[in-house]
Amino acid sequence: MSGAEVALLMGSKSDLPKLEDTISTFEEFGVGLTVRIMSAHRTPAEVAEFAGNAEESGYRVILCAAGGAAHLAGVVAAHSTLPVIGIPIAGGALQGMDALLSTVQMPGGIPVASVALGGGGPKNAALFAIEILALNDPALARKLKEFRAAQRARVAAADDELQRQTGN
Ligand code: RP5
Repeated sequence: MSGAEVALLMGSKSDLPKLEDTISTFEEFGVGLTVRIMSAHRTPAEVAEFAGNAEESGYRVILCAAGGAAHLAGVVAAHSTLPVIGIPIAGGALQGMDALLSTVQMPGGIPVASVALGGGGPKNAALFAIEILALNDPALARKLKEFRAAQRARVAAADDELQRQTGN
């Protein structure tokens, strides 16, 4: 058992560079993370085993990043009642539209939450998982509020600078 409360699964090593913001956000908040490569198509038995044992292994949230015909999040969700957050990965002939729709269009009964394709999606997946953990962790809830306050201050500072530059 790793002791981590969050697992980040990705379908291929080629997804890893797109998940830097996800991983660094968990580091920033001091949240333990297991990072694994496994594929709904190429290693289906490993995925079923991991997802089937995830709750007993101590995980509270599972993040699944995949591109193309992205089934990883759906398959993990099929094997676990833990919350699953899908991260559609941009790329390929359809630039990730296939991954987005595969992730977001789950049939009723097996929910998968989806973050945005590219942009802030990978970071938001981590923040959303942290918000789930913070429901039962006051210290983490405080860190989230500090994060928001720092973000607000950065926007306000950028606006102040813009006003100075434009002479307003
Ligand atoms: C998906 O297929 C992976 O998540 C990846 O985004 C995509 C392409 O994989 P590779 O062919 O680069 O291994 O399963």
